[in-house]
Amino acid sequence: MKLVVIGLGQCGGRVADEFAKLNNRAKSQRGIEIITGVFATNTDAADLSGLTTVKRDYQHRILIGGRKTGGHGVGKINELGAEVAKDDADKIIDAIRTTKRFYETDAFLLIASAGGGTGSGSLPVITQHIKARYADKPVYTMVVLPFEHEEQTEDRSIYNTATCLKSTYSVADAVFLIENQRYIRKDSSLVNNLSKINALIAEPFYNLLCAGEEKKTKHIGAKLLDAGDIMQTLVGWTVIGYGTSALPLIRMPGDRSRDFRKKGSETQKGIQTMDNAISELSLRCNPEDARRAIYLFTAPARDTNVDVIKEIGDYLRGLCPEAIIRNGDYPRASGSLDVTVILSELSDVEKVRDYYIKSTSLIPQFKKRAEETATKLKAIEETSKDIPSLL
Ligand SMILES: Nc1nc2c(ncn2[C@@H]2O[C@H](COP(=O)(O)OP(=O)(O)OP(=O)(O)O)[C@@H](O)[C@H]2O)c(=O)[nH]1
Ligand SMILES: [Mg+2]
Repeated sequence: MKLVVIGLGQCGGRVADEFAKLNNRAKSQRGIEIITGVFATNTDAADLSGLTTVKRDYQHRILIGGRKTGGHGVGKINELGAEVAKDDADKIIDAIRTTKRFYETDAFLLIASAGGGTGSGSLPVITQHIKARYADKPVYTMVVLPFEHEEQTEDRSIYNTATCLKSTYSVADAVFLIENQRYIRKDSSLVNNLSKINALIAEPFYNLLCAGEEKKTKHIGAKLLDAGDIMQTLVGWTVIGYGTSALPLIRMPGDRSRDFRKKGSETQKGIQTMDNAISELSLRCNPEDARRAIYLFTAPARDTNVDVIKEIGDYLRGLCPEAIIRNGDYPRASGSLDVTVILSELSDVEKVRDYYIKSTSLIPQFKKRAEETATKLKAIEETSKDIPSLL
């Protein structure tokens, strides 16, 4: 599957940069392309120059906002982010049009954080513009949710998240939910290592996008997972997970996996890897709420047998009884067994509901604060009424 990837704001731009790296890796390691163009847009010029892999020219690193923001961001005011995105949407569409071999693109992926200003505000706006301009291609979005400490200390990050989620969900074909906090659960050093988190966010897409682009027969599985399968799966609220298990490097001579005990242990390993993928989902959710799901099993050809694929499919079926489940296998020698899983069309997401509820109760508080500020300012002005003005 081939994507056009567009990162919006600081977080979006950096995660898009990781996708550009994935594409370079696919080209050098596998001789295939999974991305036709990567763009980063921001109101902040410094953030754009900090990227490493997105092409450096102004049509790939797109500065929006002009005089309204002066190249310095929108300081978490996502209404302003939305406004400048409306003003400059054509700039982004024009840039997309420069993509060489654009016609090969299967879908768009737009990425932003929800808690900031530029990305949060521009994500729904640009999604809507691209959908209107390219009616035949699905537009998927990826929304990165704030860390817990940000939610606890900044009401605005919750409000921004709620407005971004509501607006994006109403226009995008699917919304990948990514919880920043999940990535530091196991390794707290990651809190200061956003670039490591960004790499972990992009990684599950590597095999998933590569599988359908393989040209060599030996890398084409018994059941090829291609763009069509993925596009049939992605609808509404969506999460992605990735699990991996190392395989023994040395095999005994004559070992042809005929031994039923060995076969049993391969199946066991497959299920364990699927279980890892489910535990590592990008957002905590209830798999029972998924109405669609897809999994890709990647392993060296000799470690792939239909039983393993069937067993892990049965295992997933047990977790998501109401989902239409699609699947594929991808023979790639890598010394490991990998499972990528997507749960989509989630009928309920507790975390999203929480943002909506908290944010609704914040609105009267914000209003009250604004009124108090206005009253205080008026009082100062009042006391200055007998002072002569210099203007
Ligand atoms: N995973 C990840 N999260 C990030 C990164 N940079 C910022 N964030 C998160 O994104 C939110 C802040 O949004 P930014 O993307 O910095 O904001 P912006 O879109 O540039 O908007 P303004 O700076 O307000 O104009 C916070 O929740 C951060 O924790 C990043 O590189 N990776
Ligand atoms: Mg910024």
